[in-house]
Amino acid sequence: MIIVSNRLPVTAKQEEGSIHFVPSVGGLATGLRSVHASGEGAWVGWPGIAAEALRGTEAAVRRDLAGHNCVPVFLSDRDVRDYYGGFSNRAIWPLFHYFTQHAAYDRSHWEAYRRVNERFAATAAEVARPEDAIWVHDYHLMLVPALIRDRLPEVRIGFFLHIPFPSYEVFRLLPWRQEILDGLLGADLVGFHTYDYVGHFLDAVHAILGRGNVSGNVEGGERAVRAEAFPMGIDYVRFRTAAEAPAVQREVERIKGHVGGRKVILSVDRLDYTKGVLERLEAFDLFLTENPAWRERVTLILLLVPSRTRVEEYRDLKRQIDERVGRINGRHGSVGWIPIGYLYRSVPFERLVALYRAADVALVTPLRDGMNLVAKEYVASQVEGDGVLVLSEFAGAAQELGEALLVNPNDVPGMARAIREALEMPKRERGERLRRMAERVRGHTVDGWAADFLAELASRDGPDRAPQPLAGDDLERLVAEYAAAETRLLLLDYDGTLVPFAPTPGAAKPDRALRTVLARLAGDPRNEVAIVSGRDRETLAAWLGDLDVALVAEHGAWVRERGGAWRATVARDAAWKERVRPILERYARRTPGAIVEEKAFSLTWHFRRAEPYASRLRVPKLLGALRDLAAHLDLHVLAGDHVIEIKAGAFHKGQAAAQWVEREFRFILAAGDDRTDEDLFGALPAGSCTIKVGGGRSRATYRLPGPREVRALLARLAGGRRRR
Ligand code: ADQ
Repeated sequence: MIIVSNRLPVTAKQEEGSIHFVPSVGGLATGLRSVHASGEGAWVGWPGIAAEALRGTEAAVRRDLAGHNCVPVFLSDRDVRDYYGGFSNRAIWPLFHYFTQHAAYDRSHWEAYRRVNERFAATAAEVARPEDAIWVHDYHLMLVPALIRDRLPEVRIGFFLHIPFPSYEVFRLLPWRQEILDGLLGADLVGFHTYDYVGHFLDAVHAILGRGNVSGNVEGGERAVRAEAFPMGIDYVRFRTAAEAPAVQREVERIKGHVGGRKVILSVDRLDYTKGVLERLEAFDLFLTENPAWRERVTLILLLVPSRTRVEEYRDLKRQIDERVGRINGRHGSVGWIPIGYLYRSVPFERLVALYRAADVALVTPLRDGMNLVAKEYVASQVEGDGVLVLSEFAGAAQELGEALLVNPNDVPGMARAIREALEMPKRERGERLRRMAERVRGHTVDGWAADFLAELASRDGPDRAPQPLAGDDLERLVAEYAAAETRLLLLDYDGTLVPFAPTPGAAKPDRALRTVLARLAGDPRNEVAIVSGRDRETLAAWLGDLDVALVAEHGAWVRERGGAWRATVARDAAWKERVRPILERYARRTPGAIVEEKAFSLTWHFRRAEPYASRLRVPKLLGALRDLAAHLDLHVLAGDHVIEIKAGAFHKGQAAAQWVEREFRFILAAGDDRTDEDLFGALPAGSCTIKVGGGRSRATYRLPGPREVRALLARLAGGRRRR
C-alpha cells in the first residue's frame, strides 16, 4: 500500500548544518504510523522543510527517508506559502469548518495547489505498481486521486478526508468546487469521519455534477465510486498502558500537588480558531462568576500546541487568548489560586497522558472538528474511570460519544452550566457514562479504522477489477473470433444494455433498429441469442417474443427457449409478498416518484424518478426494514441501479444461463450493466467474452460505455454475416 499525505510520518529538522528526522505529530501521522510500519509499502509526502533549506542534501535526504520507506515530495518556500499556507489553510480549512468569513479565494494559491497536487500524484504514480492500493489523505490533496487515475487508470485509489465536508450551501461558495469534486471522484472509495459528511459530499456531487447515488455509490461516470463513513479511532492500548504506568501515576500525583488538590478541568488543542478556545474561556469565566462556591476549588489547565504560526489569523487568535486568560486570572484569582494554568507548547506523550488521567473534567468544545481525537484519548486515559467529558456537538466524535455532556459551543451560558453539571455529577453516573464511552473507544481503534477502510477498498465488488475498454486490437480480435466460430452464444441483458434507462419501466420498448439487429443475429443458424432480463414474462414476450430468440425473465426465474413455452425454474409459494408489498407501498406513498412493480417471483421498488433528497432519506430506511424481514422469510434483497428488488429463493441469471453454457458453444458473449449481470459473467467458462456496460468494477473482461456502443458492436457482428 502507498500512503500519500501532505506530511510524512517523520519530519526533517535542520540543526547546526545537519539534517535529522523526528516523528511527526498530529492525529494523521500517529494514526497511520502503525499501518505503514506493518506493511512494505511506501509513504509519499513532504518532509516538512522547504527545498531551499535542503539544497545540496536532497540525495542524502532521499536515501535517509528510504530507510523509513518514505518517498519525499520537495516543496519550495513558495509552494509551502501558496499551496499549504495559502489554498489549503486559508481557503479549504476555513471554508470546510464553516468559517466562511476567513476563507480567501486567491487564484495564485489555487494554481499552486494544482501544481503541487500534480507533483504528489506524479511521485505516487512512479512508486506504485499496478496491484498496489494507493491511500490519499486529507484536504491538502483533494485533486490527487484523479491525477493519479490519469496516470494509472486501473489502480485502486482510496481517499480519506480528516476534516468535515461542509453542507452544500457552504461548499458551493468555493470557485473551484467542480474541480475539487472531480479530483475526489478519481478515487474508488472516498471516506469521511461521519455519515453527515458523506451526505454533504453526495449532495454536492449531485447538485454540482448532476450525479446521483444509490446507498453511497455515485452513479454515472466510467467507474464505480463509493462514499462511506469510517470514524477514526485511537491507539487505545497505547494510551491505556501509558496511563496505568507507574511513572505516569507519579506525574499525576505531582500535577494534583501543583493544583493543591483542587478539581482539574483540562482543555487540550492545537491552537486553531476552529477549536472554540475563546468561547470556552468565556464559559469558564461565566461559570466562575455565577458559581462563587466553586472559586478556589477548581483549576482549568489550558494546553495549546502552536500551529500554523505563519498565518495571520493564528497569530491574532494567540494574542486574544493570551489577553483573555490574563483577564480571567486577574479578575477571579487570588494570592493562593490561579484559575487558569496556561501552557503554550507541545508536551511529551507521558505528560499528556498524565494530564488526561489527572483531569476530573475534559472540556472539548470545538466550533467544528472533523473528529477530534483528544476526546477519545481522554476517555482512554481515565484509569479511575469517572472523569466527565464535556463535548461539542460539532465535533465528529459526538456521534460516537453520546454519553458525554454535549454542548453547543456558541451557547456560552449553556457551556457554563455544563461545567457545573460536570463538576457536580454523582460518581455513579460519571462512571456509567465513561464506561460506555470507553468500551466504544476500545472497540474502534485506529488500526481497526485503517483495516476497515482498506478492506472496503480491496473488496470493491469482490475480487473484481475495472474491466478494460473494448476497443482497438481487443475489439478486432473479438470480431474475428466471432466470425470464425461455428457455434455462438449471445447472452444479452436488456435494460441499460440494449436500451438506455427510461423514466418508467414501460417506456423502454425496443425500437425498430434494435429489433432488426437482434433478428439478424438470431437468423444466423450458428447463433443462439438469449435476452437475459430482470423483467416480467409478459413484457419480454410482448416486446421480443416474435423474434427467434430465447427469453429469460425475472433474473432467471422463468426461461422460454426458442419456439418453446415459459418454464418456471423455481417453485415457491408467494405468501412472503403479502408481508413485503405493504411495506414497499407505504414507502412509495411517502416518496413521490417511487413505484412498486410486482412480478411472479419478485417485488421491485423503483425510485429513478424520485427526488434525490427523498430517496437518500428513504432508501437506507427501506433497506433496513427489508433486511430484517428478509432474514426472517429467507428472501434476497438486491439494491441495483435505482431499484430495490426482493425475490424469493436463490435463482439468478447465471443459473438460467447454465442450460445453454452446457452445450459448449465455441464463442460466448455476454453483456450486462447491473449487479445481477455479475452472476451471469461469473457462470461463464474462461475465455468467454464478457462485457460490463457502463462504469464500475466487474467480473467482466471488457467494458463498453453504454447501450449505443453495445448496439454498434452487435450491428457489426450481424453485419459481418450479411456481407458474406
Ligand atoms: P487535529 O485538528 O490536529 O486533527 P485532533 O483530532 O484533536 O485535532 O488531534 C490532535 C492531536 O494532537 C491529538 O492526537 C493530541 O494528542 C495531540 N496533541 C494535542 N495537544 C498536544 C500537546 N500539547 N502536546 C502533544 N500533543 C498534543 C485533524 C482534524 C480532526 C481529526 C484528526 C484526525 O482536525 O478533526 O480528528 O485530524 O483525523
